[in-house]
Amino acid sequence: MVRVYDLTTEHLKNPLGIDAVRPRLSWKIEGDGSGIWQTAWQVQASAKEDFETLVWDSGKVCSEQSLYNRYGGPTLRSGERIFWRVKIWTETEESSFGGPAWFEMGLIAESDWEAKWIEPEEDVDYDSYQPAGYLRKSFQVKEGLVRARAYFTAHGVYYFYLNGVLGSEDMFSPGFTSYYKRLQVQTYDVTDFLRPGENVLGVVLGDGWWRGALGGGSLRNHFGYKTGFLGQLELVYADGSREVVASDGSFLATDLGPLRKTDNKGGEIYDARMEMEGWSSPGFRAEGWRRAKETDGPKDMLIASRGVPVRCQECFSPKVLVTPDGETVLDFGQNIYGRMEMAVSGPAGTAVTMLFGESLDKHGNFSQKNIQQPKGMPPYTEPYQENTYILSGRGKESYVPMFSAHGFRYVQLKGYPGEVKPENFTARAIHSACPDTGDFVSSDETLNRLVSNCRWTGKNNYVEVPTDCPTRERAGWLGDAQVFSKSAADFMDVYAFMEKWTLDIRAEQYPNGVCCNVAPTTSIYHNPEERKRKGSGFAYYSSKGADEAIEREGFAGWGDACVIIPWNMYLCYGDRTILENMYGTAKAWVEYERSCAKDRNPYWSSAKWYQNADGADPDCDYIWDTKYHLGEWYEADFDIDTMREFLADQHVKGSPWLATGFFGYSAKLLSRMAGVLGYEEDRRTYEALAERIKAAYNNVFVEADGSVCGKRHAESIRALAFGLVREDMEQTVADRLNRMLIENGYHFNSGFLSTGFLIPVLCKYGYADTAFQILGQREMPSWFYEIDCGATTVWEIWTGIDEKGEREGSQCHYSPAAVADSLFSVLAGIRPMEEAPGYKKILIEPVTGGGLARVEASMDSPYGMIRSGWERKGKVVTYSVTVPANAEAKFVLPYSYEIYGRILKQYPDAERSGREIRISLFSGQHQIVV
Ligand code: RAM
Repeated sequence: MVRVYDLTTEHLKNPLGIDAVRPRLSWKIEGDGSGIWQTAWQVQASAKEDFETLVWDSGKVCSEQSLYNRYGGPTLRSGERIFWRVKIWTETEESSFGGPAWFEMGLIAESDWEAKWIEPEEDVDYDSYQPAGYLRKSFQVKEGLVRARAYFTAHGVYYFYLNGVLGSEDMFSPGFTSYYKRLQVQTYDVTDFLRPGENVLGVVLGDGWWRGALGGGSLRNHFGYKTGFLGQLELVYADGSREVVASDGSFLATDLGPLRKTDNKGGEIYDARMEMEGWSSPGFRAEGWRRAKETDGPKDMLIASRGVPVRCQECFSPKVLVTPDGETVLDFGQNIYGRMEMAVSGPAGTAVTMLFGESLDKHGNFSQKNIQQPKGMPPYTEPYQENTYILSGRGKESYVPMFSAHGFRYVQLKGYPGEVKPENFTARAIHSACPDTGDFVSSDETLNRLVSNCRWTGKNNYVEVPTDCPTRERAGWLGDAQVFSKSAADFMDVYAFMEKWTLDIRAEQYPNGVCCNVAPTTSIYHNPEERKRKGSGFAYYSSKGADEAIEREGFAGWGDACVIIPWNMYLCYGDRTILENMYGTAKAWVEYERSCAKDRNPYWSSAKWYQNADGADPDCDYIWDTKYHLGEWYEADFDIDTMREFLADQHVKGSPWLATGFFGYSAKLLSRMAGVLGYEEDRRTYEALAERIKAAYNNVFVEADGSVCGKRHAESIRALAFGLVREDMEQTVADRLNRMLIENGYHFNSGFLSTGFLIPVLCKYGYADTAFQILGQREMPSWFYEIDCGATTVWEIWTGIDEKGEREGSQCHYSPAAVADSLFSVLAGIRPMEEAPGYKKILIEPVTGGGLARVEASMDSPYGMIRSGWERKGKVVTYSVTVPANAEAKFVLPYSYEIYGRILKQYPDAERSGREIRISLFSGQHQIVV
């Protein structure tokens, strides 16, 4: 029997508080047997779960599309909840209604807001850490309350309590966005928290991204100096009457609570002696509290929460270590981003300090060195990744950090009274709650560990925005994010997360098309006063001041994220909304690249591409040889001195091959975006541009012997992965890359931007053996080397351990973890197809080898579960494939006469196409034995 399940609205399950005017409705389908296709659907929507009266009935719509069908009911109003259910037809069956699901609108008009911005603080010292601000409002609720909603947002991050009870498990709300342009509002159903009579709302505000330390330079006060709150409670009674409790100057405020410091990166200080028993409950005498300051802060940037909430998730228990230096260290066995909860008892005033780190030094002592500032910058002088709990002395106490989370596996404990017992400590991973969707297991335990390391590196860095690392910078670096985006989508459902974040890339684009390297930027750009006080916020890149530094935004490979990520998300989820949102941004970026390519760089005046510079349409107009770039970044054989040298003259030389490569790739993807969106003229324009860049690229960078700009592996990998090499030269370039790798003892020297493409490129051109050698490589640089060194996440720098034997660089950076996609999309061979994205049409082209006996990948795609795996027994390989309903797969194996013969016996429709054998598979389970 055919059945619909997993109903979502705007990619989310029953979202509360959205502002989409025509929300996207999606469902999955399952049934018995093979070849299930939706031929029609019908959605009914109602204000009540009983569906007795409908607000909308789509009627029977003949369409195969089960994803992102737009709600077509009457205009949605603020606060309106809609229940919806769906049935579908296949060629032979009619399902019953599945669901119901619901969605509820948030406050969608500025005029819905009665609340005023309020601030708990009076004067603040910009240069020191501030205690948390506490807000309290007592209000009356009448008999007959039927519904209560809270609409809250903040400058800083907030938690709220109603009558002493924490109102939500969501963390770090309102999330991280380009606050002056987009500030998210959360909606909560708080009906069950309230009772007739006196009720109290309590709000605590921490520094968060608003004014907390962030980025490589650890600058603070990025958006402002003071925290603030805007919120209203809406109460609806049985008689239809409505009341609003809105933030205003009647809220009481104090900063004399226990949270003395709330910096995300610097850590938290909690003085339990200052707890204010009952402060968010009725009956509390708010002595010494003052009135909150009402401000006329704007509300025109408010949007409904669009991402995925950050939540506490997996738990870990520690082993207790005593290090050679006599330190007490808790080892949680897994590098996570999260918090440590602690039970403790002892005398009042005892301070327990917790230092969080990713590694031990070579002697086995606790160390934070590798997560300090980037090499070459002075180390932090302030406490860093450090929480302090001061005991109240009231017996058994438990400490749960609220506003600080850190990247760590180890915690050094100082001053803990009594015996340190593991059962008194729990580490909890914290990340955006993107549902887990993908898994990969094989017969090789080290490979399985690699999967886990990549997965954890992703989770630890998907916290509101995709970050570079959960320790040193915690910043939304675009380059890292684009490189890992496809792998992230293999592991988790990241569409909503990415749709939200890419809008911040859009919000932060400069008028000339430049995309910031980090979004939201970590350059205190948003706080002009702070910028004046501190000089250039871009100090990280420039010693020469702000103007030159702005020049250094929009690195090739970083800025291109505005094109690459939307495209990857479109391929993986099939939703064109992200393309609609980002098209203008992507186009402006590509036009910026075009203008940079047109600019001439005197340094290169005698280079090949300037040879016909005066002619019509010369190559030099398509070679981007200007501006400052970071190149590949952290190439496997680079040491810090070579890197410094390289960076020193970047502003003179640029990175022509790399920048042109990205320019060409982005132009190509932009033309595809235009094609999907029906912008025919743009499609043609950018296709032609991409072709012209490719021609120039081949003219000047690709040699007859297959070399691409010299000996670096990255250039060949990128050129092949981006389709930049003229077709008749592709194999020659691949052959040479393969030779270089073998001559180098199966060691690659590519870096951040290209290494993720290495395995797919090698396999595509017939070098699976080399690919497996590299994957299984145990010497540095390699993924297995890190695992042999005990890594539980993927490192930023391939060496990871310096010449003195100390850990160096972050141990949790996901650019090198982009290899994960090779496991799903090459070894198991699961790939989305552009002609029907979102895995409606799935390409399954597995690659066997490397001594592996078994591989099994699963991916809960937008259409349902896809599985692909193979098992080798002697000479026989059995491939197993599961295709979800309403989707189909093309299964591809390399042609050989023998194999084709065997396949034809099982699948008489199998086709031979050139060097491939292709089988069409419909929904259901399949086995192919060869
Ligand atoms: C590092 C960041 C990030 C990278 C930039 C260029 O400091 O951690 O990974 O994208 O620099």
